[in-house]
Amino acid sequence: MLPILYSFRRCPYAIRARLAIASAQQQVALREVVLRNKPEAFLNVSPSATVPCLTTTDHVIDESLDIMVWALTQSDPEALLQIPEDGLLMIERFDGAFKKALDHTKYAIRFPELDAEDARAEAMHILAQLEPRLAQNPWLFGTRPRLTDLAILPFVRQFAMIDKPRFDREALPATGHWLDRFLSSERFTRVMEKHIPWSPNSKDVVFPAVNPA
Ligand SMILES: N[C@@H](CCC(=O)N[C@@H](CS)C(=O)NCC(=O)O)C(=O)O
Repeated sequence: MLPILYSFRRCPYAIRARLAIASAQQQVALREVVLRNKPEAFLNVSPSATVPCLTTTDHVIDESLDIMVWALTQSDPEALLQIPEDGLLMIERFDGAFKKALDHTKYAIRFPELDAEDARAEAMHILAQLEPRLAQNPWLFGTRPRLTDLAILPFVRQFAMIDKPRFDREALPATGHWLDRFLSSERFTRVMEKHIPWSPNSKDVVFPAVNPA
């Protein structure tokens, strides 16, 4: 039986889990969840009721980063796990301070006590710290993406999409190219394929597909 991945197409945490699973070529049965109508089967297994959530015959992995590491520990043909310690610290910064600033910008209406422009400036400031690296190399640690790129980019995408023309005007050039390179990559296109929401009667969606078009 394949492991089951509860996922939501646009969720940045779920996107990064799918990116790692696709790179590892570790097949799962993908169940697309509608967050405002979470299926019973998902709620029964997921301790946090958040996506992504991966279940195997003997365990449940409820954190996207843990799902990435689980997949890549089975098989890592692109050596995504080969990152320096710095790479983990960067992920922490983006999961923490950057995601907070992103939410305060994107969902400004929920935070009337905060200034959305300050939050945006904070996110841009954190992002700008990547520029020196990206000015040297197309990806954070060289000529190929690694775990750090794939863990961070879905959040940079979410931030940029709040107002892409403005992002394109204001982002530092190498950082903008890094995001655009990711958005136009085949790997991103493949993990963003649409699936109809899962229900107990659905047929399994095998991800990644056996023979991608
Ligand atoms: N720490 C979790 C966070 C996952 C998360 O917050 N996912 C959001 C969707 S992007 C979610 O499922 N929210 C629950 C909801 O909206 O009800 C992880 O890394 O997997």
